Amino acid sequence: MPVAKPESSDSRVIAHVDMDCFYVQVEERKQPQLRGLPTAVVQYNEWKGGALIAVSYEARKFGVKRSMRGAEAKEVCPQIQLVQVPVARGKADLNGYRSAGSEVVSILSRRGRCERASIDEVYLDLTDAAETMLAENPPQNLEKIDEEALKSHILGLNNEDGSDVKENVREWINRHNADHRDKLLACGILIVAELRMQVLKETEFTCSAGIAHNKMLAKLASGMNKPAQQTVVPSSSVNGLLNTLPIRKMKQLGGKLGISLQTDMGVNTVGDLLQFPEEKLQERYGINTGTWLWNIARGISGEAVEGRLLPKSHGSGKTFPGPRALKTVPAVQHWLNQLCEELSERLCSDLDQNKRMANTLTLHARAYKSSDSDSQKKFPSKSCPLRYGTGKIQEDAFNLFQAGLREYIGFYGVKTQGSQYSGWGITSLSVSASKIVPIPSGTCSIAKYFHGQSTPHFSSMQSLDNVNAEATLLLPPGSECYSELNSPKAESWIEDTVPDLDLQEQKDLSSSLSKTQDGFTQDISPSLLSGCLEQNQNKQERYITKVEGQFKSEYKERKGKRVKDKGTETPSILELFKSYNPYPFGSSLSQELKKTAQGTGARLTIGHAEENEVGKEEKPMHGSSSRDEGDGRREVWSYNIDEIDPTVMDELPQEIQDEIKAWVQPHKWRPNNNTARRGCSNDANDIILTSETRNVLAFGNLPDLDLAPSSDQASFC
Ligand code: TTP
Repeated sequence: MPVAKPESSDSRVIAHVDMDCFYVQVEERKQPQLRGLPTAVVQYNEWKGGALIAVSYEARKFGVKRSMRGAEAKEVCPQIQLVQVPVARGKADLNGYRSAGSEVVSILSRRGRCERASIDEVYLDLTDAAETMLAENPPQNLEKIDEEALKSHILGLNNEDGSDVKENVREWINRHNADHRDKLLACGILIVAELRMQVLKETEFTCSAGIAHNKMLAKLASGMNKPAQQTVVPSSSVNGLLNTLPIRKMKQLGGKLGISLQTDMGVNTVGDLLQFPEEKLQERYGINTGTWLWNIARGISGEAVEGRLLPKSHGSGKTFPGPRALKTVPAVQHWLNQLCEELSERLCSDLDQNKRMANTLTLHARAYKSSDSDSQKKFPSKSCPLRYGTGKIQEDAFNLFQAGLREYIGFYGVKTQGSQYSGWGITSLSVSASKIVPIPSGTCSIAKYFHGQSTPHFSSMQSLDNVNAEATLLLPPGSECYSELNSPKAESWIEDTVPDLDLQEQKDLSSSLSKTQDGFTQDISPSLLSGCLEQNQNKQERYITKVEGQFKSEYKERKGKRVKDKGTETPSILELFKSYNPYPFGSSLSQELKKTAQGTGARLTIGHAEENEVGKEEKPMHGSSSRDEGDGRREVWSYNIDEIDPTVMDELPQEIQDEIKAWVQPHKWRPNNNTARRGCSNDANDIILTSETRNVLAFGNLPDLDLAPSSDQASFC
C-alpha cells in the first residue's frame, strides 16, 4: 500500500527525464541509415515477425503500435524497418540498451541528485542548481533564452489563438513578479533544456522531460509532449492537471487500490478524490494510505529523489507462452541455467565496476496446472541468500524452483513426475538479485585477503544441521552463514518472497511478464550495467586466483614496508588492540589485553563456535577452516593476527570498527569466566568476530547488520 511521505519542501525543482522510443534510438545510432525512417525493434522471435517492443515516432504516424507483431506492422506500414533485438543464450540481450542508458545517466547526473528509475528513465533533483542560478544569474535578467527552453510546454500558460507561443514562454521565464516557486521552475526549464541538449550532443539520443515541484507531477508531465520536448507544471496548474486525470493512470493506482477507489468510492479521476475528507480516506484505507490519497489529490508528494545511479536489483527473465510453456523439470532447469548465467555475469560486472554485491537471490515463476480447480493459485516466489559463482547461482535457483514447485503442485507431484509431463506448465521464469550493497570502501582488499586464505563461503556446500533429508534437498547449499544467525530450520532458508524490488520495479516485472506475447525476454529491473568481466564460472575462478595472486604480492610488499616504516604505518588490528586501553585509569586488564594481543600466537578467529566445541575447531594455520558436518559444530576460520593486512582496521566500515572496539570495552570483559560461551573462544588469545562481521570480511559486503550489542555477540575473550 502506498504510504504518505511528508513533503520535504514545496519549493523543490524535480525533473523526470524519459528517453524517446529508446531501443529504436539505440538501434538507429548503430545503423544511422535508419534515422528518419519508420522503424521498430522486435524481439528475436520470428513468429509473425516477432512482437514489437519499441516503435519510432515516424512509425507511430502510420498507426504502428507496440502491441503489434512485425507482420501486422508491415500491413499498416509496408516500409517499416524491423530491427531484431540482440540475442544471447536464446533470449534477448539488453546489455547494449543498459549501457546506452548509463551514458545518459552520467550526463544527467551532472547538475543534481539523480535517480535511475528504469532502463530509460531518470529523476533529477535540481533544487540546488536552480537556487544557485536564481541567486547568481536569475532568468528575469536573461536577454537570450535558449531555443530549446522556449519550446517548453508550460501547463496553464494561456496560449490564445494566434499568440506567439515561444514569446509567451519567454515572458513566463522572464517574469519579475513571479513567486519564488515559479522562479525556481523557470530555472529548472533552462537547466533541463541544457541537459537534454547535452544528452543529444554526446549520445545522439533525444529525450523528453517533465519539470515540477515533486516526482509525481514531473513523471505525469514528462509523457505529455513527446518526443524531444519538455513540459512544466507550475503549482497553479496542478488542480487543472489532476482534475480530469483517470485515477488508474496515477502511479500505484493501476492495481487493486485503483479498482477499489473506482468501485467502492466512485472515484474515476484524481479530482474526484478531492470530495473526501482525509479522515474518510483513512477510515477506508488506513492512516498512511488515506493520507497519501488525500495528498495526491492535491498534487502533494514528499517522495525524495534518491541519489542512485545504479540499479537496486538485477534480473533476468523469459516468458514461455502458449505452446512454449515448460512442462518438465529438465526443461526448466535448462532455462534457469541460462538466466542464472546472465545474472551471474551482471553481478560480476557490478562487483568489478561498482564494487557492489547482492545478498538475495529470488526466483519468480508463473505457472498453470492443466487440471486444476484451484487455478488461482500462484507459483510462489522464493528467495535465499545469494552465493557468487554461476554454478552456485544455478544450483540455488534450481533448488528454489523445486521448493516453489513442491508448494505449487504438492510434494508427491514433484517426486513422481521426473522428466515426464505431469500436468503443469511454466509460462515465465525469472531470477533476480537484490539487496545490493556497496562493499565498504577499501574492504575489497580484505575480501581478497580472506579469499586468498580460505574460500569456504565461495565454494563450500555444506548441509545444515538438524535438517531432514527432504528439506536438505531443497536447501540452497552453502547457506551456513545465515543459519548461524537464524533458526537452523531448513525451510527458513527459502523464503516466500515479495522480492526486494521497489513498487515500480515490481510493477515493471509484472507488466513485462504480462505484456509480452511470446518468448520475449524482459529485463525485470532497471538494470544499467553492461559488459561482463567473467563469462562463466571458470573465468570467475581464474579471476579470483588472479586477485589472490595480486593480493599476495601486494601483501608481501606492504608487510615489508610495514617492517621498514614501523611506527608510521596505519595501525593494524593488532596495533589497535595493542594500543586500545579499555581501562584508561591503569587497570591491569589493559596490560593483560596488551599481553594477549602481543603474543605471536594471538589469532583472529573469524567464526562462530558452539559452546562446547570451541577450541577444538581452531586450526593454528591461517586460512584454515574446519567443520564437522555430523556433530553440529560450526565452522571456524583462524588467522594469525600478525598476518592481518595492516590496513584492515581502517578499511573496515565505521560500524564494524565500532563493534570491534565495543568488544574490548570493560563491560564485555569477563576475566573470570573460564567457561566457553557461544560465540566465544576459550582460548584467551582469540578474538572472535561475529558472523555478521565475518560476512563483511569474507564477502566484503555489508549484510543487514544488527550491531546492537547483544549477549550473542562475540566479545574479546
Ligand atoms: P518506454 O519508455 O515505455 O517506451 P519507449 O521509450 O520505447 O517510447 P516512448 O517514447 O513512448 O517512451 O520503454 C523504454 C524501452 O523499454 C523501450 O524502448 C523498449 C523497452 N520495453 C520493452 O522491452 N518491453 C515493454 O513492454 C516496454 C513497455 C518497453
